[in-house]
Amino acid sequence: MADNVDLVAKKIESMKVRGARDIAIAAVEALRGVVEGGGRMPELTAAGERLKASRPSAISLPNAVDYTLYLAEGNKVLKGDDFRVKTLRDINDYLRSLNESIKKIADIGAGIIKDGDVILTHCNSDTAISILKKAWDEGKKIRVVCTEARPRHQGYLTARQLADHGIPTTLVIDSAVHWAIKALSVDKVIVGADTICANGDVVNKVGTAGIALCAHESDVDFFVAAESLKFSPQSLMGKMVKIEERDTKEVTELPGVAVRNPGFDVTESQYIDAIITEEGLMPPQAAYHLLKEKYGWELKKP
Ligand code: RI2
Repeated sequence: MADNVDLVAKKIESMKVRGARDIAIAAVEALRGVVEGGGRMPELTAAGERLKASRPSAISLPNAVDYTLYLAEGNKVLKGDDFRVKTLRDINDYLRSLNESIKKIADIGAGIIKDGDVILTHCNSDTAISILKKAWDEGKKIRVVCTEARPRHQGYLTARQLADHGIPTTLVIDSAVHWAIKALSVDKVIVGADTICANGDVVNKVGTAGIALCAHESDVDFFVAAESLKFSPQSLMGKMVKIEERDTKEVTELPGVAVRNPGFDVTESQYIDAIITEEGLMPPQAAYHLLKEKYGWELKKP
């Protein structure tokens, strides 16, 4: 297997590359490297398996790998350099479409934000951040509340990125969310997603489900920002998704005490007001229809 594929898989495992979208893009780029190096289906399939095994809870990763293999498969009758040239073109088009998707989501998401809104976000989602920055760039004077996202503190990245963009940003510890929604007068919650199931349940950074419950209690709208890459034809319900448990040393070491460190949790569709996708704003219950129309239950060319 190409050294670079293994290197990228290790970076995803160790979270040097992280974020559901970024790991998918890194995997596609690694597969592109295999094609550039003259690899064909056997090499691509082996590389894809290695990459898919690197993180279990974000469906964006296997979806992106499978779709890249599907593109290559469509070219496998081509001989010699023709396979390489055509597959590279297809992969580059795919990467471009992923860039377009996040821009569309930013436009659609910014449309639901009002001037003066206070928005709470969790962890570090490029997709959610793109919406917040777009709303700010449109002149909406928003304020953002970020969580820390223990144990790895990805929320610090979000806070830095938003503050550097000029957006007034407040950081709270994860357990202050219930307080923050009330005391800081939060109007909306916008989070990213790692996987969206066919029934509209959302798998995202651990803590998301609790935030959704707090938002529900305070009648605050709860939005998920995710491109169709995150939709899982294989996962009917959130409880069927394998939740990644990470090294407990990320949390603490207390001799004689068992520590658990789930990376994600499942927010049930009933607590989600809408999912912001590149196809538009949709109720979570419509996930089934998007999957059926776009993929026909299989990963096919969008
Ligand atoms: P984008 C992250 O996972 C967070 O759960 C975040 O909400 C999600 O990916 C989506 O991020 P991790 O890699 O794809 O930090 O929107 O475990 O960037």
